[in-house]
Amino acid sequence: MKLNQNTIAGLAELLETAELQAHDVVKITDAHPEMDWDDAYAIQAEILRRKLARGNRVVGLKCGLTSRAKMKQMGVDTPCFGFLVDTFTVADGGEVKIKELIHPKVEPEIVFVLKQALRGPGCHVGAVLAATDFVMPGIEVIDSRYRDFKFDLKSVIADNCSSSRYALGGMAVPLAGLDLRTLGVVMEKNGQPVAIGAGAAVLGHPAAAIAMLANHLGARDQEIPAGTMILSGGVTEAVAVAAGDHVSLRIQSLGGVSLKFI
Ligand code: OOG
Ligand code: MG
Repeated sequence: MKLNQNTIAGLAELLETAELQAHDVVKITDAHPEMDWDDAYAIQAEILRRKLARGNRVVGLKCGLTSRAKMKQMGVDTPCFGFLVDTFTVADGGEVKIKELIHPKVEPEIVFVLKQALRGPGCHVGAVLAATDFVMPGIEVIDSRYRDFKFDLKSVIADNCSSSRYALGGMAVPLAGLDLRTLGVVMEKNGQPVAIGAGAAVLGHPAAAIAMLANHLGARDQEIPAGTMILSGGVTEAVAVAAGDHVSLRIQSLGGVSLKFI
């Protein structure tokens, strides 16, 4: 760690206030180029602590920057991990208020719900598949707090990986007989397809993203608890949305989910 606790608390306050008041900030590594990975995750943990103290509940975890398309779009080469709280949740078909956000984008995601805990190191795709209760389609709304959506990996980790809203589709599909690598993914905005892909775009297999998360937490002596819902990461590039947009996602064999932006 390179930053002291005061600086970490101050940066967490800066980023969380930007989230809650929907205004952007310059990326924090500009003023703190010395910060390291542990500092970045410590800032994220401090944002979580602030939310829990306010009565928010953790409802899931997320993997981000797990597809080549996302890494290329954002100019980074390593996945990141974050948390989801209840205030991020939007019902399938529900409305997202654009004025509560800065510059939102949507992503198509394959979502896992676990029946068993996962603990790294050494977690692999097979262990994830064995521990998965079911998968669902999900739309994630990301909203970087950084100006023009431009950041480096440490800045985005501190910013809880741009988390802001998400919606899950209503179907819970067990994995037996499903090959998540070849599931087709089509996301439409206002009736036009804007993002098309397949599950394998996420690290060759979306379960590999969940295994990475378990190994990341294992290195910190933590696990993914049984019952956890986890977004495995955008399959395609993220797509900007504005008031009036309607976004709908269909994933082969998993059904669909949609959101309106008002
Ligand atoms: C970081 C979050 C990325 C994903 O699914 O790749 C993410 C960002 O691109 O702002 O949620
Ligand atoms: Mg995402």
